[in-house]
Amino acid sequence: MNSQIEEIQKNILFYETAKKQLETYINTINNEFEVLEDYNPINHIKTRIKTAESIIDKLKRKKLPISKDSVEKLNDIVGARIIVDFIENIYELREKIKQNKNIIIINEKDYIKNPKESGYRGYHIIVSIPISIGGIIKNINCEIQIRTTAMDFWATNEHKLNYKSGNHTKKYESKWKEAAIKVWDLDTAMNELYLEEKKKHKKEDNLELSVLKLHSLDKLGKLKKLGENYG
Ligand code: 0O2
Repeated sequence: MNSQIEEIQKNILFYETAKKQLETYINTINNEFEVLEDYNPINHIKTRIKTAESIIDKLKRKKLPISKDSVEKLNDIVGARIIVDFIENIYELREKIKQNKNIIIINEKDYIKNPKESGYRGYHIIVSIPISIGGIIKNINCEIQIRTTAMDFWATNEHKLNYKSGNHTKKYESKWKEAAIKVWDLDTAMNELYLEEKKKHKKEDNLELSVLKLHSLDKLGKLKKLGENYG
């Protein structure tokens, strides 16, 4: 077991560097929202590198041999979790990620429209980041998970008490599913309020724009008149 962990740790520099790169990309997107948009939906961001023990657990769960090759097949050794306010924000953030030319998207999984059997919801994007160290380039796949605060509330609690316990009974599975439905109801109700507010703001912005246009037309008219007087 120790030599397997050592082997994984040799690659840690690639993963550490990919994590820093991923953090830079996500912070840029956060700044874009902060500076260029009226509203920043990002509540908080967490990044992590999977521990060697957790990597081995995952390989066992996936029934893969514990080897360097299998480890390299995992897409989530480097991961970022971005928590946003409303469901709509998840798709707004996905668009921003797609617009960022530094980010190469490999795969997307919409566990919001298609939740997992457990009730888990979230949007997962696998991105590839080329990392060059010691003359070797490796494309490191990283997983970005986007969740609302409500989805995260369910997932972190379920992760602690159920997901990894290996102690799943039908009774508890259905209780977690019921809880996931309640969380989803709350999320959709909040999302409707967000969408209404967004529509209202758009109308107000359009109105403001028309007033501004009228104002400039008025100014233009006055300037023209001045010009005629001088002419
Ligand atoms: P941890 O400890 O959170 O890192 P793939 O080969 O990509 O198809 P994979 O990697 O299993 O298979 O991808 P999947 O299922 O799309 O996403 C896995 C990750 O999503 C998990 O990572 C969890 O973080 C989260 N997740 C998926 N299902 C559940 C669930 O039922 N409950 C909770 N709480 N989280 C879930 P890890 O590595 O399994 O665990």
